Amino acid sequence: MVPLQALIFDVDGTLADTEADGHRPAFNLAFQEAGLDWDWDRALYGELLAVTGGKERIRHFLERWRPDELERPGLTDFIAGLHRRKTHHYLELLRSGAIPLRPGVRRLLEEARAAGLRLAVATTTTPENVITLLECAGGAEWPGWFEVIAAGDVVPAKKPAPDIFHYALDRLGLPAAACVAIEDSAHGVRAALGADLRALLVTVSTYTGGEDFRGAARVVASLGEPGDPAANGAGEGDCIDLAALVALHGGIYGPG
Ligand code: XBP
Ligand code: MG
Repeated sequence: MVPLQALIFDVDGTLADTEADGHRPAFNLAFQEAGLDWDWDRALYGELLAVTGGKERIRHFLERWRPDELERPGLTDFIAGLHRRKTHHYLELLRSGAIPLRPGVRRLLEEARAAGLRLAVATTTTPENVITLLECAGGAEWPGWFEVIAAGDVVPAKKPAPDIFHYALDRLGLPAAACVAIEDSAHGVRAALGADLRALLVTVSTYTGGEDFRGAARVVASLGEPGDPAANGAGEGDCIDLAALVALHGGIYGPG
């Protein structure tokens, strides 16, 4: 049996519920600032989440809803410029304290660290977004808790492609069987399973209820907190702690 050595966390929807009140308004602020009349309401944004990556999402929006804009000269640079401003606004939102960690995230990170488990991130979002989220949540030392922060354009194909998980595993120098991955979306599940990360926990987020999580080892509403048995929605009367992750991992990679 391969012992559990590392936890690999997704960011958006998993560490924090960032999409509806973080990324979405940041995109809209960038559009307004550029004099564009594009407005991504909550319902439309839910559809746009079919495509991961902010630049890719803007292009998808144009292809589907504003095809005339595709003729704009220098479109790729235009999208990249909008996205830089979007990142600026998103970082401001993070710094304002508008986007807290999800229940149980701080508790589990502290427990894993105290137990000597290695920590990593595998995400589609821009690296600065991850660093700033971690700094705002836990202070300047928190980003250093993560031995690997695999993020954004470091791989050419974003989730649901498995590339970002392959990259994270490579940097950790570990086989998939030594890790538990924590995700919130069907795209994330496909990406993790594509990298053979079968000890996979899903904490469902605002936009991902009802998605297809087949192949995940366990699906809960959140990591939850002790004494709040409803919080993980699993009906099992307890939160997800390190013992629960060790059991999940052993159930897949143990003697059976
Ligand atoms: C996250 C994303 C990201 C964010 C925006 O997906 O899809 O695109 O919405 O981030 P996951 P950027 O949680 O599966 O990694 O604008 O910085 O790309
Ligand atoms: Mg996610």
